[in-house]
This record gives sequence, structure tokens and C-alpha cells, in this order.
Amino acid sequence: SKQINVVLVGNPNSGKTSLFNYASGSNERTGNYSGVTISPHESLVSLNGYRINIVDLPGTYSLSAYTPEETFVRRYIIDKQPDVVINIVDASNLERNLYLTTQLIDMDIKVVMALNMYDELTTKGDTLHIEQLGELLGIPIVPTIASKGKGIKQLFDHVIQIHEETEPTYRHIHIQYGDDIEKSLHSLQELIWKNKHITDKASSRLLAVQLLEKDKSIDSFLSQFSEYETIKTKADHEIASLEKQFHEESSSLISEARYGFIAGALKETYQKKEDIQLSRS
Ligand code: GDP
Ligand code: MG
Ligand code: K
Repeated sequence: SKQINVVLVGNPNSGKTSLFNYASGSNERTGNYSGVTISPHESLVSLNGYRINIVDLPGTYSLSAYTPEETFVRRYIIDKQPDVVINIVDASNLERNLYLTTQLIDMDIKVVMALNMYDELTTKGDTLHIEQLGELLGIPIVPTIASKGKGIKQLFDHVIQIHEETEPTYRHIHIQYGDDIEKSLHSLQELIWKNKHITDKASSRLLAVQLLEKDKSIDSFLSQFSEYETIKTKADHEIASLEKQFHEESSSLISEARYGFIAGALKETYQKKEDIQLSRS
């Protein structure tokens, strides 16, 4: 049968281990589904003739290179190139959890979101337009309650679907960083596009974003290519001009833009119970 390599990526306490344990098969099985544990961080699910290999990665709030966990998870995704990333998101803490999602979007990989702790969101009485949020993020979203095994089968159905599809369910989106940053990103991408050896290994947009974020790990990656000095000089120039214009670190400009994007998406799709009651009174 066909194998699909999948990794679990999400914030600490978002429910990764619960999802992993359920998938591995300590619970009751139904019909065409079964799961086995291969190692503490690797399991194999059989579903509809597919073998889905699942790796549980360390919890992390971001994919920047500030902590060992962040670096590990990002390197793992870039080096191992999993077929599909399951992004586990704590639905009771969406704003913070979606930060990591914006970075996965920049990585230009296949992502399915497990909207976990969905019971907590509904218990609070909040409402979320899941389809619409999925469209805004360009990512299919499946509500789950990992601790009870709810939604997991549907999640893996989506993993298979996104792996097989030639036409994606949602159009891949780009986080919009605003005109000035976008201009800097574009001029960096133009330099990066000139080297196929680089673009074979990483998304040009992600590299450009990471250069503006002053990501430390980017230097060791890019330094293997002959264009390194040219790209680095251009990046320093773009950073200097952005910082002069906005009087702020370019890395902060990028993360503020990410949070702005998240706030915009949630404003359109998420209603807290208090606000629903206010609008009715
Ligand atoms: P990890 O740090 O991402 O591996 O998260 P865990 O799987 O260890 O889960 C953290 C806590 O949340 C545990 O107490 C779980 O039992 C609980 N939990 C996991 N999934 C859910 C869920 O969907 N709903 C609720 N209410 N609790 C959950
Ligand atoms: Mg865990
Ligand atoms: K919880």
C-alpha cells in the first residue's frame, strides 16, 4: 500500500501526544482503520489502503531559530520533507496558536489543521466559521477532540485527500506583509530565483522572509551557495532601509504583520460568546 509521511506540529499542550496516542491504537478500532506504535515518537496508521507514518515532533510556538525546539522542528520539515504536516491548534487559544500556522503557510508545504480542544471552544459558547477560516488560511481544518479520539479519522481522511489531490481544496495563500516589506521580499526573491540549487531546497519566499527576520540559521544554509554574499548584502540593504523607515527591527515588523493577518482572519470568522450576546441585545 502507499505510504504517506506525516508530522505533528503544534504549540506545547495543544494535544499532539493525545492525538499521537489515539492514532497509535490504544483505543477501539473501527472498520478500515488500525494503528500501531513503532517508537515513542513514531506510529503507523492504516486507513483505506494507505499507510500513514506519523512522527510526533516537540511542541513549539514558532519556527524561528530562537530555541532548540524551533530549530529542530523547522530543520526536520526542511530536511525530511514530509508529505503532509498536521498542524495541531488549540482552539481555546487561537490567536497565539495561529502564529506557527502563518510560518507553515510561508513554508509552502501541504498542511491539514487539527482544530483541537474543539470541545473547549463550544463549551465557552464561542462560534468559529471553520470553512471560511480554512479558506482564508488556505488550509483544510478538521475539528478534533484528541483526548477522546473525536475527529481523528476525519483528520486522516483529509491527510489522504490533500496528499492525493492535484487541485487543492483551497488556494495556497501568502501572508501579506504590507507594501514595503513585500517590495523587499520580492527583490530578495528575484536574487534567490537565479539559483536553482537554492530554490530546489527551499521556498524562495520563506528564505526571503527569514532573511528579513534576521534568522540566524539562514546563514549556514545559504553559505553553501556561491550567491551567498550577493544575497546577504542585498538583505542587509533591505533591512536597513525598512528599519530606517519604520524605526523598528525588521524582525518585529514581520511578526507584527503575522499577528495582523491572524487578527484580520479571526475578526471575520470568530465570535466570542460575549460579543454574540452584545450584538443581540
Ligand atoms: P502536547 O503537549 O501537545 O503533547 O499535549 P497533550 O496531548 O499532552 O495534551 C495536553 C492536555 O490537554 C492533556 O491534559 C490532554 O488530556 C488535554 N487534551 C488533549 N486534547 C484535548 C481536547 O481535544 N480537549 C480537551 N478538553 N483536552 C484535551
Ligand atoms: Mg506531547
Ligand atoms: K486544556
